[in-house]
Amino acid sequence: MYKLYNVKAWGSMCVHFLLEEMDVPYTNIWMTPEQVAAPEFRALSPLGYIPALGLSDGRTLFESAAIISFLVTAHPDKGLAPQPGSDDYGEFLSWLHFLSTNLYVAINMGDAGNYYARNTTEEAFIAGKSIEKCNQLWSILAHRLETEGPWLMGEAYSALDIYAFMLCVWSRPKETVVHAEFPAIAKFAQAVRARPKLKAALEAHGVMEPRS
Ligand SMILES: N[C@@H](CCC(=O)N[C@@H](CS)C(=O)NCC(=O)O)C(=O)O
Repeated sequence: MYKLYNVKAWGSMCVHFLLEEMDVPYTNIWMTPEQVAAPEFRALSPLGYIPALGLSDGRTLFESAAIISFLVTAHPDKGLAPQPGSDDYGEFLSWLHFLSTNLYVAINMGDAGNYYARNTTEEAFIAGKSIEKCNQLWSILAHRLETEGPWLMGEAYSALDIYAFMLCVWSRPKETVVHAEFPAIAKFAQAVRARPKLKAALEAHGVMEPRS
């Protein structure tokens, strides 16, 4: 059985939502930020990052995009990604990595006390750049939803939508501002929130409503 190392409203949300949608058994391990920062957790996740997913053989997976790709291919019958090896699956992977290497990073760059700033002036500058970058990326995603939607992979709801939704919840400056700027993203986030199987997990992370 999988073990999900989970922190409320952190990066484990996407894995938690996916496990709920797939209806596969897992043990949910709620962690505090202090437990995540403890050296013991680095034995599971080398940078001490959430999400991490324990496997039944004792190994632990890390990096959100890798965990999502693993789960959808380990459970192809659940229909949360195109058929592994198909051209559609290639497109799914492109967008998944687009999100994890661009949008996730741009959001993290805007964190207070971020790694790259030496002082508060630099921190404010980088926070501004984070918003600028997020807006550029949301505009690309909004265009895709408007032209290919209703979901990021067209007619088929997939793990990609779950992942993008998680980033929308955190986005800078705030989710409600992103929604006001990009109505296609607002409609998309509302549709993900309406997924019946996500209700309990959305409540557990306190993200039933857009953050303002
Ligand atoms: N590239 C990683 C990023 C994960 C990440 O930034 N996780 C944050 C929570 S959203 C974290 O665990 N931060 C703890 C820390 O920075 O020490 C992934 O996609 O899994």
